Amino acid sequence: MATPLYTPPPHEGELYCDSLWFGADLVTLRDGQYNIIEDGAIAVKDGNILWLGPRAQCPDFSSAKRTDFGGGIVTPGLIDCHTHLVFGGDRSAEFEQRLNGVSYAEIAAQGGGILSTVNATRNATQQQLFDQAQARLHTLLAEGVTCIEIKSGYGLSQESELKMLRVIRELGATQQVDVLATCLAAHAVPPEFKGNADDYVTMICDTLLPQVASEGLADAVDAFCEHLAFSPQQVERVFNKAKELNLPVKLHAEQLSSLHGSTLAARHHALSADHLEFATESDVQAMAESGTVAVLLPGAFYLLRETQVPPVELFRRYGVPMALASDANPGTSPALSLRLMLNMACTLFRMTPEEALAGITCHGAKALGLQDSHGTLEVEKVADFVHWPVKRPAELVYWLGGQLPCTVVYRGEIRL
Ligand code: DI6
Ligand code: FE
Repeated sequence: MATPLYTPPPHEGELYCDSLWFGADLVTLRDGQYNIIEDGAIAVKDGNILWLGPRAQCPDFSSAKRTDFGGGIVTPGLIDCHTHLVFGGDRSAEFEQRLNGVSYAEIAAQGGGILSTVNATRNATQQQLFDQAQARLHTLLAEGVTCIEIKSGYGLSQESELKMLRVIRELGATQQVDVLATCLAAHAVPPEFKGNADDYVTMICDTLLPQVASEGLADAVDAFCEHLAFSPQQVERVFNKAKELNLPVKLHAEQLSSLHGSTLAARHHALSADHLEFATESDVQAMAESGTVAVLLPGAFYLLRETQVPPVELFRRYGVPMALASDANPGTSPALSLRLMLNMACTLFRMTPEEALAGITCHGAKALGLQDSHGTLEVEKVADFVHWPVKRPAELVYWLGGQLPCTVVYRGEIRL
């Protein structure tokens, strides 16, 4: 075991922090707005933010490891609050089919789509799934992600869903990033239950979810509410079970049609409802009343060549926080860049750069129930932040593709 380094106690009246970071503008994203502190400083202690403010007002901290960024901006660590990063195989052949005119629904009806990834995932070992997901995760981390949610949902059997969730937990235990696991067993009806979705839902509720909860393998429960997946009634059974097991819920809702899944999600105080292209004013109102976050996923919108844009103006009017995520998955959003999602959200959904950035920080945290500890630069929150050598935050949204070099600080330490 490593011997802890001796830290001299501070002199009387002196303040002590582990590290002090300065020389950049702090884009705090407090309250979901830029809220910039020009020429700021951040003091970190025990992995949390102890103090932040204008450098000129910084108390005289002793024993600090000092880092001068020498310009640029600092944002909170980026949060990708909706991904399906663990899966076997890929679906580039299907991508090509779709470009030749076959629709997503047709491919799903032929047993392709999600089910082809289910086969590949079932046939992969836990180690193979881990290795493939780790490579994809590293791509996201390189551009500043410090917290990510990953869903199961390509196993669709007791054994394979547990295998996926264990891979997600293993990623969290081995990588320098916060990983939240969501059980999405109700993603598609597996071949064994074809034509019998109700019985599959019974299996999820009676067998799978109790085991997932008893092993602590999930932080939330999700479902896909859609004609080609599960009805609101079936989703409700899953939500009731999740509640019994003390697991928060979220929902894929209103992606391809309007079933008012988002209203159902709001009624169950869901953390978030996700996709929402077809959400109506009454859905938005219900979400506003329950504090449910709208997670918008421009990657899937883009890849499916959707034309129905999520009701951004209604979310604004009713004060529903909008989060953004990659939805990284092999079928509808093979996206490994949150910054690209920022750009797409602005160009395709007409969000502002400020809203987009809040979507992958402040509101992304809320979509995961982490708003008290993550998502903004504020005292007592985790010291996860990213330094970018740019002049203004809009630049993170503006560049299309390529890489912006950045320095990622995770729990107060530079992540290599
Ligand atoms: N909506 C999506 O866009 C993904 N899942 C979902 O519920 C698609 C997943 C896939 O096609 O593999
Ligand atoms: Fe998804």
